[in-house]
Order: sequence, then C-alpha cells, then structure tokens
Amino acid sequence: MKKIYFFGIIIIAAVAFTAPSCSKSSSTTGGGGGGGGGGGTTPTIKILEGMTYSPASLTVKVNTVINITNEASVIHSVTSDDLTTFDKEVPSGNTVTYNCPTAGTFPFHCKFHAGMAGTLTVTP
Ligand SMILES: [Cu+2]
Repeated sequence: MKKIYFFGIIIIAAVAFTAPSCSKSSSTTGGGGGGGGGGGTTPTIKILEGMTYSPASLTVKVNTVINITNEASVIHSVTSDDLTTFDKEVPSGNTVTYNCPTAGTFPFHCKFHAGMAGTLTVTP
C-alpha cells in the first residue's frame, strides 16, 4: 500500500515537471508565428487616443489595401477633404480597410472632430 502511494507521488511529480516544458515549447511556437505575421505588412493608419492619426502621412502604391484602426474610445473617421474619394467611419476598437483605387494626394480629416488631419498619398 505504501509503495503504491509512493509511486503515485512520483507520477504526479513527473506530470508537474512535464507541464511547464510543454507550455514552454508551445510559447516558442507562438513566437515563431508572430514572426511570420511580421512578414505581412499591411500599411495601417492608427487613430490614437488624443485625436491623432499615426502616422499622419502615409504613402502607398495604388490598389494597396490599408487598415484604418481606431484605438481610441470614441468613433472617428478618415474622410478625404474632397468628401468624395473616401469616407471611412471607424467605431472605437474597430479596423476598416480601404483599397486605394486612385493615385493622388488626398488630405483627410475626421468629420467628427475638428483639428484631426492627415494625408494619404497614393502613387501609381
Ligand atoms: Cu475624430
């Protein structure tokens, strides 16, 4: 009886010892995946708390899909100053995409907040 109890403890100890090494190897795998994600670089305009675009100026090639990510706590927009090329409303915490279809320089602003401004340049 005593012997069985003793072996039980050894098995539990072995499992406990294995578990951390298991999670360690899986976290290594996760890190590798993150590196792969870095390979796909989608140009992104972030909207930050404090009503700023980051970067305020972005240059991409025509037909590039860009992300517009709103990290602030209220809705913002990325609206071309001509009011017709693009008008992307982005709720708090959301990301919308825009496939820049036309070459040109497009100053933009937020239609909800005066003072927010940036420039999207699309090269042929
Ligand atoms: Cu805004």
